Amino acid sequence: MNSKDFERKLNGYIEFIENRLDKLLEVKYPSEIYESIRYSVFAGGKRLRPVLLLASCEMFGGNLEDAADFACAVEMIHTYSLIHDDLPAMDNDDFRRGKLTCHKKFGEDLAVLAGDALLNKAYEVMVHSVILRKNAKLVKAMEYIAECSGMDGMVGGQVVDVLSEGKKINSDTLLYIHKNKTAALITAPLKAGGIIGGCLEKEINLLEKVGYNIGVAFQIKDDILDVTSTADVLGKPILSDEKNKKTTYVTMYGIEKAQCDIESFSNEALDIISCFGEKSDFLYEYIKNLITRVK
Ligand code: GRG
Repeated sequence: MNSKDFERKLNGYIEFIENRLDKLLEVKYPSEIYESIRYSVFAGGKRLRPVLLLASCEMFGGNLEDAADFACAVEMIHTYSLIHDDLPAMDNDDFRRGKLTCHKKFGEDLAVLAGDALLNKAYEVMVHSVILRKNAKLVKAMEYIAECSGMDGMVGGQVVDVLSEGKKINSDTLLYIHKNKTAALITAPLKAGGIIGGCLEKEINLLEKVGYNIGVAFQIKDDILDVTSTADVLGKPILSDEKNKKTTYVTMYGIEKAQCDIESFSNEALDIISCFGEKSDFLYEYIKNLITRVK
């Protein structure tokens, strides 16, 4: 796929997601909660997870309308996790996506509620979609998303992450954190998109491996950017891992090995995705771009 076609496809997905999110999060009473949610949802995120969901669905011949609400739900869950992660009780960050964090702008009370509301809204829109389309595959997609977001996924990873602050951890624990805190919510949209698009059980296993490898590579890159980038480029403070006394891939292995391992994890993901042939062209390019991302 040439770079022009790739950009066109990516921008098409992003526009599709933004329009849908805009409708799903239309301001109602009490407007304050909608405003705090919209502030964070439309703060300029990359839309990585919903793009993965739509692209995975299309790779198996599914249609975007069936996947749309699930893509938005994953972005809502991701945004709730960022809002809660930034709270003083967790990372205590003032900036995210180049803007004040939700609690700095609206207060801690509203920020807790904004995260809660987004999580609930995610399940509401998925359930509506299931009822409307009466399709058992959509229930399975919801199960993947629920599992990957909860205690056996992102929340579990976050728990071990916060409990490990200031402690010396081993490589298994670090990998557990990366696999669950970050990779789980990257695996979920690939699997959910795949099942909605009509993939087979054995293909779900391949998508899971792709998600794991992209997710770990993505987190190692995040660890590197935290020490090599600038707050202006990232839209959030740098050296936040040091501030929170966190062991990262960089502090454990050094920057050179970290860079090398990004390549190995990404190459593994690329090898697996290319098994799907020509229809995986977009995802192949997208994964390649994640290796070189600057924010
Ligand atoms: C509060 C349950 C709970 C979980 C929080 C998301 C998270 C878990 C913590 C945020 C800190 C962090 C470094 C998470 C790893 C995943 C990650 C790199 C998130 C940022 O995702 P991007 O880069 O963000 O896709 P944008 O802003 O582009 O959407």
